[in-house]
Amino acid sequence: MYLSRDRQGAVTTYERAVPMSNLMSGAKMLLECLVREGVDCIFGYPGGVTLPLYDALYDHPLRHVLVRHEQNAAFAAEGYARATGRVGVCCATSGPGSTNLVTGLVNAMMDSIPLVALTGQVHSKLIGSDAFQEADTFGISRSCTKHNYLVKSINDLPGIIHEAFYIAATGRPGPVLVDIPKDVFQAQGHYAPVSSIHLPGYKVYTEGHTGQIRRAAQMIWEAQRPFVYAGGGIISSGASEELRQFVEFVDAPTVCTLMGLGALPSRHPNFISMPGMHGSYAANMGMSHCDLLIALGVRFDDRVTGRLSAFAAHAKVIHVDIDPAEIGKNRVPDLPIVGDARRVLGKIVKVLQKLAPAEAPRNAAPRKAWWRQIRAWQQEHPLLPAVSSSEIKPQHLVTEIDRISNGRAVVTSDVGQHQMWACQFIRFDEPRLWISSGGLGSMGFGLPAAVGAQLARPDKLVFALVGDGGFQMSIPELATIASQGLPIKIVIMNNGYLGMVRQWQELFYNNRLSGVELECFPDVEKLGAAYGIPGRVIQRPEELSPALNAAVREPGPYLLSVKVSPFENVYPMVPSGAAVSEMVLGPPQPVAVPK
Ligand SMILES: Cc1ncc(C[n+]2csc(CCOP(=O)(O)OP(=O)(O)O)c2C)c(N)n1
Repeated sequence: MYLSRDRQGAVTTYERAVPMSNLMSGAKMLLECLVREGVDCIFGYPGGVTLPLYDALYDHPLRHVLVRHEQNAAFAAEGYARATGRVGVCCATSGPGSTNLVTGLVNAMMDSIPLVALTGQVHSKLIGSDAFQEADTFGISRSCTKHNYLVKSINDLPGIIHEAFYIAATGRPGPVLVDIPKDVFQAQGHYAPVSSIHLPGYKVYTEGHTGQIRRAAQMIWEAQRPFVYAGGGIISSGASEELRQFVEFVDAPTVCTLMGLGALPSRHPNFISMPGMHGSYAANMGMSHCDLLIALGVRFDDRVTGRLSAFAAHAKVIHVDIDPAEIGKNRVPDLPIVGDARRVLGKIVKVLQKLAPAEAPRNAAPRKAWWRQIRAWQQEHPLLPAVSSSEIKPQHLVTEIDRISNGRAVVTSDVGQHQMWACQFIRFDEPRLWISSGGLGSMGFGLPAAVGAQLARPDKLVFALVGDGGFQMSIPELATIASQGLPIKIVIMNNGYLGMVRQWQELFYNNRLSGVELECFPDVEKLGAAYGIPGRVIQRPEELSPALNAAVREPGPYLLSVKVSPFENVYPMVPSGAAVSEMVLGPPQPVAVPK
């Protein structure tokens, strides 16, 4: 093995390769590299220039999962990576195969997902000649990858592949693309052992500056209204345990972003909810009124901050992030710490403990009052799911998934209203259970991501919660699910509309519904039957719980379409351009902001 991993599966060091040198084709060499990186499964779709690779795969033990669209190869690899913390691998042929990967690459870039994308390229001699299925994959992927390569010689192949894995997995994780011309796959060469990686321009700072860490601990003790804003960086760095210890020691109210859900168990007493556009009243009021915002592995995304100038306006900010480019990008922190969240949090707790005897009593009373205020906000406007006896409310559907999951199932989602309700009402006791397209917000993510997650975690119950819009973007993957025998429970929240867009048209465009009605939706019983997957439609509230139980009892995949109230809106909602404290709590009046 080349990489050593910590207990969360994150790569920590790069180890010496087992020396080996024998003659083989580029295609076989690539597979050798993948095996040595610990890859057990790749998601792909073949084509002309990758024929040598697929020939090498023919009698190779590495599992290749044939998806039905290259975008879904990337999404499935991302689902695999998100569920495990390991690098996901996808592959595609040149031209349309590689251009179909682009959405997946951007998604991985936005959500910091470790991904290695392997693409075939036309013969080196033909590059630049507008050859059949030639696309400038290197140029196209430049802006949507952490790094990318065009392999020019078989001699460079092993070094590049091992570098690609190293870059994808270390620091802030992300996608790395390796474009391999057909002649490189076909060439014969000696596998040169790679004993170390030297990338002079690539530095990863994990430890955090000792002085800054000391200063952070001081600021934390000085705060009267501390508030923790934790994100996907906690999950990437495997810092959940350190976050729990930190939050308990400081006794700070804590929100987890969409990317960070599960970083702190949802049932933890300090966990408030997700913040931001569809966050809870207490989460957004807490962010708005704290005097110290401790931002951990987050990027001050506009969906969280609302109007930036009004965000946490009275707070000092400590920002911990492994990516120096995130520091001050949106909000200039009072104290930046560049480092790995796990390492930095562990160190901050140690300094806090040392200072505790002298510092802890100082703000004990205001901190109690702060908690009283947080609890009052929670009681004033709790997040409560709507339920009706005449129709299935979408919130009712997600709470039923929550009941079955009980904090332990993997839930993937698409993008839209169902995604936001899932964030509000489905609890996650651990990291890596909630897998959703955050930064890019890409519909069509949920189903292929579930493919990757279920392959990575065969022990887990996996729900793919999708909208009726997003589902129709990923229907081809039913074939992958059926052929791989993956027991994914596909739950379609069927409201007959592109719900989230319809909600915005209702609220901000005078209810002039334009291009959002999904007039035609397939009969899922027949659709499922066409793939050999049991399918059912339900629409009465009393059917919901038994139907979900039956889906889970089914040993294989299940397709359940749940007809929900079509005109339900997601609240609270921070209108675009508003401050997060200016939430609309529900039909129809805005809420006065307490001083
Ligand atoms: C690929 C892509 N195209 C368009 C959008 C814009 N968009 C965001 S939410 C949404 C509606 C999604 O509808 P549906 O899948 O039915 O989910 P719902 O909102 O009803 O839960 C759309 C079109 C998107 N996020 N992704």
